[in-house]
Formats: sequence, C-alpha cells, structure tokens
Amino acid sequence: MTTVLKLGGSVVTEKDTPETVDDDALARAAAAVADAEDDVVVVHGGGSFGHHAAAERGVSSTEGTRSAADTVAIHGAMGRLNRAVLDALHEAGVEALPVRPLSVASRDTEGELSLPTGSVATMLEEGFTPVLHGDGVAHAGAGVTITSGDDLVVAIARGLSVDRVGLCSTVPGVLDGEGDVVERIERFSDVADAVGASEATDVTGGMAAKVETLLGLSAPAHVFGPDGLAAFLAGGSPGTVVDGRD
Ligand code: IP8
Repeated sequence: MTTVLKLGGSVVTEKDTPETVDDDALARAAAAVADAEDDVVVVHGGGSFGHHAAAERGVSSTEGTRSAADTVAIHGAMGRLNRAVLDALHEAGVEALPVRPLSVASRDTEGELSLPTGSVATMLEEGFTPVLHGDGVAHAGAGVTITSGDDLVVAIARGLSVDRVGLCSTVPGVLDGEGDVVERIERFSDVADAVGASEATDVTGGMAAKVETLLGLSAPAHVFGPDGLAAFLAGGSPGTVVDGRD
C-alpha cells in the first residue's frame, strides 16, 4: 500500500513569521510518518518559506517570472524548509530523500503539471521515503510559476498506483458555514459557499483550491488536522473524506 501525505506548510512552519520552522509540530509529524505501515510519499507545502519568498517577488501559480535569480531564491527558501523536514524525518528514523520539482517538473500552456515519477517509484521500492515540496516550476509561455504541493500530490497519485491520499493542514477538516467538519465531499458544489481563501499569505490558493484539486484524484483523499495525522497513517479516516470518483 502506498500513501501520499501532504504536510501543509502551516503545519510545519510559523506561517506568519518568515522562514521559521515549528520544530515541535514537525517532530510530531515525523514521528507519525516513522510509525506508518504503508509506504509513504511526503509532500510539504511552502509555509513561511516559499510563500513569503514568492510573494515578495510577485510570483504565484499564475504570475510567472523570467528571472533566474528570483526562481533560485524561491527554490532556495524551499530547499531550506525541505532540509528541515528531512532532518526531522531522519531524526525519527525515516530514510527520507529529497525530490525537488524545479529540476524535473514542468507545466504546459494550460498550466497542467507534468512530473516524472520514476525516481519516486524506485526510491519507494528501495525502502526510501521520497520528500517533495511545492516549488517554482518551468511553465510554457509564463517563465517559472509556483506549483503547490497539492498539485504535486495529484501528479503522484496519477503517476503511481496510490491507495490513500492525506492532506494534513492546521484545520481539523473542511469546515461548513457553522465551523463544523464536513464528513464527506463528492462534488465542489457541496461546499462552494462554505470554503474561502486562506487568510495568511498563500500564493497558490486556500481551502477552495485544495478541495477542487482533491476531487480530481483517482483515490479517496482525507483532509485533517495535525491531531488526525497518526490516526490517518494508521488507516483511519479523521476529518473530511474528499472523493470525486464516479
Ligand atoms: O504551500 C507552495 O506550495 P503550497 C510552494 O503547497 C511555494 O501551496 C514555493 C510557494
């Protein structure tokens, strides 16, 4: 069994303070990954590393840059966060390896992401835990734009045979208008009125974009908070199930 786990940037960083890791939260997440029985592909978001670096330079998922210096600055910020995630996983006993999207992924003129997954598949077969992250990616006609961790989760779920997808963010699930966790979402219209944009700086969209992305997956996805991570990796269904399959 293979699980793809997105660790939201706001889970592992202090999202409003530039380049600050939440060490305790990251250590707890790493311990949960270490206890997982499935093979796990980890994807982490940008948090206060990538989002600040991208916003400062006016780069987003739609606004590109043709500056190599800006691209390398954003990629460098994500590299520092990726290193912190790898260190925490190694500390927890996980044989984690980096897979960095700028070097291998691209987007076509429609924005569709292409991500070769051969290295991820072989790392898994050899007992490693690949760790990807949202990143700047070459985008036909736009220079370099930001690709979110959620889009990478979709690309991995399409490119590999994935059984479970988990999105761990700071909220306990997708919330309805009353602030209660929605148990199950099968189409975007179920929650269109209730989900809004993320409040902190987030150049790739908030919960609405996440739900839409997850509805495109070929495996059910689970949206949960940090308290649900261990339960999810043990096979449970904390938070909201997003299942757009017919
Ligand atoms: O936090 C964005 O990834 P996300 C990564 O998954 C950058 O949206 C570079 C801002």
